[in-house]
Amino acid sequence: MATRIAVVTIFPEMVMAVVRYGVTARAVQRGLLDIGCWNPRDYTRDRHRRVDDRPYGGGPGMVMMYEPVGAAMTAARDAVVGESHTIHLSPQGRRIDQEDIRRFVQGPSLVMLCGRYEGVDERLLETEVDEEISVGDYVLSGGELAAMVVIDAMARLIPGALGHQASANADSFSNGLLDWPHFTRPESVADQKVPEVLLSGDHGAIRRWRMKQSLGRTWERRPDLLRSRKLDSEEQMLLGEYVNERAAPAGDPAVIGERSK
Ligand code: 9WO
Repeated sequence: MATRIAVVTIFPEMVMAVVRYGVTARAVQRGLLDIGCWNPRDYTRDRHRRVDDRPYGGGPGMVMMYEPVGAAMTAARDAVVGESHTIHLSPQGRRIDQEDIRRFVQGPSLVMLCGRYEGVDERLLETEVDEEISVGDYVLSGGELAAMVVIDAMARLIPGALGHQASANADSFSNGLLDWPHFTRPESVADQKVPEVLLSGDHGAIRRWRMKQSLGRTWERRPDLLRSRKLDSEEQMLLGEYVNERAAPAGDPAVIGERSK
């Protein structure tokens, strides 16, 4: 059954742009992913179709009103037959990672609430939202771009959404390590050469080189990722080699933790 996502937003055209390009577009075309938008403006009852009002307690900006947003959420939930999980995209949410994306893909239909202005009436979050999530520690002007980030990350994990070659790649991305370096023709750009091993045709050596690069770059750039990942004996050996081969001036601040002499 297709992965279903219902987005509650006052800017549906913005969100639907994500399904016009690339992997997400293909997933929708192939019937693997179904995305629909529900606009709170269509659930207003007043002449002016108001979705925002002034904040109690005063201050600048506007707050999204309980009634039209709640009605749009109810319609969204009713449309996605069966169970649903409702998330709100906000800087106050817990920062999500690849594991959360995997959980969303495997879980029930997703209802995404996108706030605008200064945010939505808190009572909606209390009664209508299961989980508040953030895609990074910065403030946007609304939840839509964050929802699009989550949709894009989900689409590439849906079985059949990526080509054969690429799905193997997706596995290596999801193994908790950074990617290895990539090269294509020409072999030489000025004095920059493609690493010899990649031209050798020795598939075992190439696999080990890539794994070593992945481990080494993760160690250098994102040591936090390594701390929460167990290394098997081959991985430990390859990382050890990388660390030993790396020119390491005494007191180099990039060198942290378990560095072998
Ligand atoms: C506006 C604001 C104004 C003055 C002082 C503090 C303030 N916080 C906000 C605010 O958080 N506005 C949000 C805008 C309301 C909800 C939708 N908006 C949003 C979502 N901005 N950034 C996100 C977001 C979502 C997920 N991951 C990262 C950022």
